[in-house]
Amino acid sequence: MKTTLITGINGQDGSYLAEYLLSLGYTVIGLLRRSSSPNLKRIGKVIDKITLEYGDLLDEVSLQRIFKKYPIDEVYNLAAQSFVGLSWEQPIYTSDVNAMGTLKLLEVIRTTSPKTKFYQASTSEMFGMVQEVPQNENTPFYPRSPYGVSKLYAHWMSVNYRESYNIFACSGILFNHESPRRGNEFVTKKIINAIKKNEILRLGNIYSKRDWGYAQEYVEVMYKMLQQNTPEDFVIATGETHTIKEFVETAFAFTGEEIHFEGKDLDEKGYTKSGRLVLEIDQQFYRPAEVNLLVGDASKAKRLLNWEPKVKFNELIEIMMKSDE
Ligand code: NAP
Ligand code: G4F
Repeated sequence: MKTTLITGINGQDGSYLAEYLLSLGYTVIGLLRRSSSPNLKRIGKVIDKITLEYGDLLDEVSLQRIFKKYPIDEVYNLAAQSFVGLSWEQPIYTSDVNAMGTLKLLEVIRTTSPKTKFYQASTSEMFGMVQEVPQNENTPFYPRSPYGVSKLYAHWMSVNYRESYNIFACSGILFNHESPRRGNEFVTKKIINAIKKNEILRLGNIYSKRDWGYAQEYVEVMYKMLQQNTPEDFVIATGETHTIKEFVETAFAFTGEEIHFEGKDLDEKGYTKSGRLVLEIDQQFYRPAEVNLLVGDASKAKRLLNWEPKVKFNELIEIMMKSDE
């Protein structure tokens, strides 16, 4: 039976990955940050089947302690300050956690457990101002946020530790993936929450485009990457792209209330025919630099990992609208 360490186990992806690896018979250790008011709702289903260890990516000693305590076969490094918007408010903290935190973990692996396989949660944000469409593993990077830059550092460090020390390190360059467990500040969950609660939606740029997949499916491919004979990096995406505006319209369609941004059903101020204000554009949610278009080409993952996403845009929204989670 294999033992895995998941950093960020209490996050969206960490919780799904823990469930998936448990179903495969893994012993699952989760790295948990101390909080004065812990919220372990996402891992509620598996809390009795996993072992939680307090620690922090910023605290190398806590990582060393865990590696001393358990024989860890695979590490999935999902912990991060993952909110792009906040990364302009806290660029140093974001870099400390995402960039230096990953390096600290790699150093602990190199010095104490070099046979441990390592998965790095890389991101399509590294493509930023995209240099080609669609983006694949060979597309040049051009990050547009402190978050994107911090993740690019971690990405290249993973490549470097693979090439320098023969560490089995794989980066999954995952495009946006959502679920009912998505954090409330991300645009998809914010839209779904507002619609369900009948609240006014206040959004920034509704014309940027994202390639949205389903988180529960995406964590399975993280596992697949670490089962290869040789470590490599993979783009994971649906290959479809949609604007935020389309997301709002499609989600609203589930309420039976038809809205249009242009035309008479929803005027420029956001009023529907019935007069209810549903959407307001709010400058505070615009970013200093935007990633306008992301759409991934996951054909390498299909070819080598036999992986393809099943859930696409409409079904993803349906899952999020119908869930009670
Ligand atoms: P998430 O829900 O924000 O989860 C991040 C987790 O990291 C949280 O559990 C958080 O702990 C933990 N964490 C933050 N700082 C930490 C630190 N210093 N030490 C230890 N743990 C820390 O993110 P996600 O959506 O699951 O994403 C997982 C990973 O994939 C992240 O690295 C993200 O950047 C990356 N990624 C995500 C997407 C996406 O679309 N979801 C796409 C590409 C890449 P708390 O629970 O205590 O807050
Ligand atoms: O939902 P978002 O905050 O996700 P973003 O910035 O694409 O980042 C997510 O995906 C990345 C993968 O590409 C991950 F690496 C990262 O960790 C995270 O999971 O914003 C999506 C788009 C942006 O263009 C943003 O400007 O929605 C736009 N947007 C418009 N109004 C808004 C809002 N985003 C948020 N969060 N809140 C708004 O009110």
